[in-house]
Amino acid sequence: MEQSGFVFIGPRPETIRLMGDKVSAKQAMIEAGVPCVPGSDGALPDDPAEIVKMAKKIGFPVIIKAAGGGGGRGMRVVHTEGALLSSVQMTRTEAGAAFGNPTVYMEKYLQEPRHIEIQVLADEYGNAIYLGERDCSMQRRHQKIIEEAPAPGITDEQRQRVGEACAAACRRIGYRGAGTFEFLFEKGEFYFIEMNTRVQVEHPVTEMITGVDIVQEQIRIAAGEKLRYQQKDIVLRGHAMECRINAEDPFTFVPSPGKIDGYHPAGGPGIRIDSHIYRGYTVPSHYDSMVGKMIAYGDTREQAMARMRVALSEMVITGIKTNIPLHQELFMDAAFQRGCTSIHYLEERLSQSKKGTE
Ligand code: MV4
Repeated sequence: MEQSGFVFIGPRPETIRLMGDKVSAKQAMIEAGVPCVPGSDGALPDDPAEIVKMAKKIGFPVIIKAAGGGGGRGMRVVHTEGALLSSVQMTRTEAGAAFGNPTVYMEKYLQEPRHIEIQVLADEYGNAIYLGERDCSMQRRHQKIIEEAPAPGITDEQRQRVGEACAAACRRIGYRGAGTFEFLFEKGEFYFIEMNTRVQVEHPVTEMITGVDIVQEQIRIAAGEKLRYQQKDIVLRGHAMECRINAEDPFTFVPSPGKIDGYHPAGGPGIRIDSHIYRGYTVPSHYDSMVGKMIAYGDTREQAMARMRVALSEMVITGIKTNIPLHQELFMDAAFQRGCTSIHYLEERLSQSKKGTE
């Protein structure tokens, strides 16, 4: 504990200097040996001829991203040389207005990736470990709705290689605390895109398969304690999936705030519900619509899915709408059941079913 008794939880000033924007973060990761998407490896130059040359070398389609962006804001996919310079200019203008920083960079656009992220823990004494990966590909408009660990189809060798690179990067940049390295995963390769310097919503699936309480470790690290685990202590066991329960219409996604007049949470072996709600609670209209997380653990992915299906059917939340019916459909979806669906799967599925009703 620091002398003031105040425990600051968050990146230290050195980390903020190093990772303050996405261009700096990516440069730090390239230097640390973390695999990145091929691209401009730094801010785009002003010279139009150089920008064109760069895009041709990378190969179309490319994506222009704002250094200060995030959460899917400040990006533009460019398919042809003809559209390149105006797209760069538009992204620069928007980024300047939205983030106060007109810096943009270029990457090869990956067309069908999965979103896989690596959880890390690092203390202030140079110890850093990885807690495996999560697959967060099931998302709509950059809002994740289902996450799982481990990611289907990832081999122990792939996990070890990318995990070691992340832990090494933490040591190199002097990272402290819990953190997540976000990757796009396509054709067996990992490509770093961003780092999250905080505990994330989906951390429970990693807790379930590692037995590590990530929130407790984050607080211990912030209080100046030494990491209590070495990499050899981290053994992945079983499979965990998380459904984000949102107060919204399950198919139009219109928010559904209001008073919860009935609540019967699911339970039983392998089921964990993280939520603040209760009968009589009012979901406010001015905040995020997430009202809880349902996490299912099993020895296998199939068992976790079976337990999730039962838990979804048992869960009762009345008085507001929730997205539980959407989760029930997805857990019956053949492609999702097979695993390895891309970041575009849910939006494509939703637009298909919309067409079917027209
Ligand atoms: C990409 C990409 C394809 N190729 N970068 C979206 C938000 C930001 N975190 C990065 N994003 C993407 N970067 C390259 N080079 C596709 C996306 C992307 C995405 C990434 C993760 C999760 C959901 C996504 C949805 C749309 C696009």
